Amino acid sequence: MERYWNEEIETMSREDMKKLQDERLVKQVHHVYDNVKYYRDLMDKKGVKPDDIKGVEDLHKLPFLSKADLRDAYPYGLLAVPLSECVRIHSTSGTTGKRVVAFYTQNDVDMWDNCVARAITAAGGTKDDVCQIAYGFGLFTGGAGLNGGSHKVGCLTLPMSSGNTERQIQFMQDLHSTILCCTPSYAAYIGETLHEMGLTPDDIDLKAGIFGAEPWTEEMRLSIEKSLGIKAFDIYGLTETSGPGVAFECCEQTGMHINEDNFIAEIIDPETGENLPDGEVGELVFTSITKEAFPLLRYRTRDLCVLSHGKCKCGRTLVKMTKPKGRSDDMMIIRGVNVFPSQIETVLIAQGYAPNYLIEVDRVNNNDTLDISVEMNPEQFSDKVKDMQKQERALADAMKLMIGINPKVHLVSPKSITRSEGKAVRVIDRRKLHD
Ligand code: DLL
Repeated sequence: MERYWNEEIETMSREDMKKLQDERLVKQVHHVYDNVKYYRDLMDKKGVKPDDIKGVEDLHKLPFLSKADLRDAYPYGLLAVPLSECVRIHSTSGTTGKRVVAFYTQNDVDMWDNCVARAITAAGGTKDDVCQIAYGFGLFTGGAGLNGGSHKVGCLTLPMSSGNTERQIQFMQDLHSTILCCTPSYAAYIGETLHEMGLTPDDIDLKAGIFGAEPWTEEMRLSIEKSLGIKAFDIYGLTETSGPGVAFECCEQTGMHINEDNFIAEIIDPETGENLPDGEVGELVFTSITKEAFPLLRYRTRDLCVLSHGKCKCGRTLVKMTKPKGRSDDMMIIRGVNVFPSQIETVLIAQGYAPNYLIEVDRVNNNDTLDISVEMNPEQFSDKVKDMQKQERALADAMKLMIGINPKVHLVSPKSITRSEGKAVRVIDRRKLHD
């Protein structure tokens, strides 16, 4: 039997959901216009007044906000309440330029915790579970977000943070953790370490994992499920809108349900900004309709995905988004061809390799080069050079079929690629460094 954290909202009729969104949007636009000069100026420039927005159908009249706006307005320019009303700050994990900081009132934190509680409940979590949180704690929203949701559900919460992998496994065994929350790349690393310690999934009590914060493929899901003996659930979110829990997977695992009572989702053509219908790939745009401190309207996430309405078999009516392929700016254009790291991951795992790889792109004599280092399992290793070359060629051929261009594949020895305890860095694009 499917369980919900908030059945009324999660299974609400589309008609009632639209009414709720309309009311909240109208109120939110006034709140932002009255309190955020930066956005008021953008609206004035576009000739839109708060009274022009009567419901979701008018959303397209509002201006977009982008990461550049957030940087421009850093740190307080988009704050919509007095600082004295704020209780928390988080920040994005970006490494270039100014970081983005987001503010929360106590109501914002409660809303966020409830969104994550829905995700934990959809993954089968109850107050009888022991929830091990191995996302980083700190300015990153992963640790705090899952911690808050786990408390709401009433799970026994282990705020481990990331790292110290053997100790994670020790606690997992001793305290009988049943749910693991971390990035998918860290889950893969934990699975690998478990086996290296001579243990199997039978030696731990985990039943589910809630993994997100970075793109991961279906192949990666299967590989983690096998190594840890669990069902792996996806969770999505971003600091700008709160953190994890903007969308979550249910047991059907046919996309992530968006918490639409708090976030209105649109898909737009990233070039023209026009709205796209269900089923078409485009950039995801969010409008926060309940946030008080940092309420972004029409925020362009740069994440590419597809939306689908229609009732899910789990009973939820909340719109679903597909796994984002990656950010539009993660997409590499190599020799004129669009390539996503996730395509490379799919091929690797399908060919029996572990998801430990590094993609390096460069430009030599005006030609793009693509080098993919792939770690072998000990059983794939051969001391015959000819055998290794054959394996490399076979992998390069399979890649070419998937991405349309020929990469140079380098099989490297087991353990030579650095493991990730948070968001994995899989691509080094040296072309950008040269510019
Ligand atoms: O990564 C929030 C989060 C923490 C989500 C823990 C899930 C679990 P940021 O650091 O601001 O916030 O990064 C947000 O990460 O725009 C996506 O590009 C990517 N991302 C997040 N979740 C997923 C996912 C957190 N499930 C950015 N699949 C987003 C693919 C994801 N990409």
